[in-house]
Amino acid sequence: MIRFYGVPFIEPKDHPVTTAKAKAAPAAPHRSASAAHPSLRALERPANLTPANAPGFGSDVVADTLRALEIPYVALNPGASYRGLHDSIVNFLGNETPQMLLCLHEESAVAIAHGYAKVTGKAMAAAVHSNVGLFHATMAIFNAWCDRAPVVVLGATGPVDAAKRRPWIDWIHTARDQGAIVRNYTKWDDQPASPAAAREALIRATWIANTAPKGPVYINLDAEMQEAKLAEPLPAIDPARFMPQASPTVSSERIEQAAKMLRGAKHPVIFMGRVSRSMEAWNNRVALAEALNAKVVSDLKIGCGFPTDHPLHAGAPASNAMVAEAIEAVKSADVILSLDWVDLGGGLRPAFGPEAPKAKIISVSADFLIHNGWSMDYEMLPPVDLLLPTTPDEAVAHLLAALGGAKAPKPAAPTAPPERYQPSAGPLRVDDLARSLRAAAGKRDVTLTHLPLSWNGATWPFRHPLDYIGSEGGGGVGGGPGVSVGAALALKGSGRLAIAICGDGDFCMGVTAIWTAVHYRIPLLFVVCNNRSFFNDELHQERVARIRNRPPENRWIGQRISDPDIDCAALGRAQGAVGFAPVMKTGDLVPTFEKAIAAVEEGQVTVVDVRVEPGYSAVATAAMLRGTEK
Ligand SMILES: Cc1ncc(C[n+]2csc(CCOP(=O)(O)OP(=O)(O)O)c2C)c(N)n1
Ligand SMILES: [Mg+2]
Repeated sequence: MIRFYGVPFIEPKDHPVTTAKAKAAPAAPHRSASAAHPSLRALERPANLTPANAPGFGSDVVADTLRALEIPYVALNPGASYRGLHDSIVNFLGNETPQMLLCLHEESAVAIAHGYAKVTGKAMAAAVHSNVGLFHATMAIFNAWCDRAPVVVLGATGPVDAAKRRPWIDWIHTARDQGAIVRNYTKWDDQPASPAAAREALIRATWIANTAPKGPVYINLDAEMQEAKLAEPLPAIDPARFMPQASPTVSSERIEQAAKMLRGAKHPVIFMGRVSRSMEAWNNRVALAEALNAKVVSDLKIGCGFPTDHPLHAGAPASNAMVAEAIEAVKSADVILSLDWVDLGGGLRPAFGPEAPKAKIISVSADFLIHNGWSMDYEMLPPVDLLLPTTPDEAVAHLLAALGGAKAPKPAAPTAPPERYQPSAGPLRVDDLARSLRAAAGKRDVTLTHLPLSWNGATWPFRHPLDYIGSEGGGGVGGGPGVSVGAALALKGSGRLAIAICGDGDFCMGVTAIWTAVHYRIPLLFVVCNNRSFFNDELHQERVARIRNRPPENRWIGQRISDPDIDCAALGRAQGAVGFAPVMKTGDLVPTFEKAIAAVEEGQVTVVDVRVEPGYSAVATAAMLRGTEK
């Protein structure tokens, strides 16, 4: 056992995903054991360490606290502003709990932590250099904020004491109020002035980040505080006592009221919004929908919350849009139960336009607790007849109990086997990519860690809370690769196959996250939906040109990523991934995906560059242009 200050060393708990899955279903029989997936711990072990029982420096206290909080990893890009903390993690903790994950860009460091949280529901840390590193990280912090994903972001500054600064560099990298850069899209930030205050700040930050509504937090560590010798030992504390259970909760009266409204409903509809990845909560939601015989709608913006091929799921999920079946269900609803739908007001629009619906609306959401005056990600103010100010997991469990049993006989469970993919001789479309990938994956448990905007939700049903973990949250293109590496990190060794499907624009912006996956042996398949364009915006240019009676055929100018076309697999190969020759024909899809999946199961990171025809499905196009119609 490693001894360290105050708190005995704790091995990380059982793998969260494996544990959840073990309860839900036996592991897939064909999956090889972890021989091909070496422990991350074996990598980058420091040498010649002298065991230390107590922290000697301010940053040792910070590192010690990260361990006490069981933060498993710190994804980082290095910088002198936190060289003290860097030394403490390597030479005081031995680079274990937390272990460093080196990233080539701060945006991917935070995105990796975000992806990890999307799978586990828990925060890991990311560390970024003073102001400049934080500037790079902002896009990913905003994505995590909008996705309500917990991330502990560590930064640094100073020395705050001007007399201690090195000329030039320490001055340009010190700002009066660095936290202001991210304060508007983090739950909390602090700049502690002493090791004792830093310990308290880290405990508070982790507690706040992991408490619903979850989100990123920022702790700015003064360089001098990190590097100074510890004057005297800090009294030992038990962090658990400072992190009381603080999740939002709901009164039994409100649950009773909601149950009464739902019991009396003839055509209830459930909006399946931001819910957890817990299997138990998934089963509860299915039981609730079946008990109410309620139609369910869901959206590809967020992780799946309900089986999308269940007879009660209205049509296929789309991204920021509803298909006709879903709109019809919502139109005829008399009671709508919203389970923390991201944009409830906007979600009602496709069915009711700007009119307030006659249907009674029960909203389960505690999101209002973190709304601020800067970011409008709270969306439009929806009509709500009854608010259950708690998490969907909690509300659904209580509602089920209050409703006591099924109102309608259970509809048949979905039994449809995976479709067989028949390659056509025609152009290669996104649907070909989806159907052939599904055919190649066969019966494996797949987690789609990212999907492109052009995705057609009808091509891939979700039947488990980890089948799809949702978008990057804040609409920031470039998040796909990093979020996927973080999700794959959390899934490593779980038996699930991680597949990231990214647009070429998204892939190229975040591509250096691949190196981190390769370096730390995090198996993952990247499929690039390569239409050689920032195509979403071609559609916008076409729209504007049509409205102005100008030539729509010029929509491609300033949008196409061609001449030269980018060899996305080569971008992966350059970083040690297995890259395949670009797939141009439908007939090459399945064999290439089969080879790529086999390589991932050997522990590799692979990239398949699929040259798809530019084009979005009608639903995706409508969603994109919603609000711009004239
Ligand atoms: C950081 C950022 N820059 C620009 C945009 C505007 N934008 C939205 S979608 C999109 C195109 C993304 O291209 P790609 O990933 O290739 O997907 P495609 O539209 O081609 O399917 C762009 C540039 C954005 N949302 N985020
Ligand atoms: Mg594209």
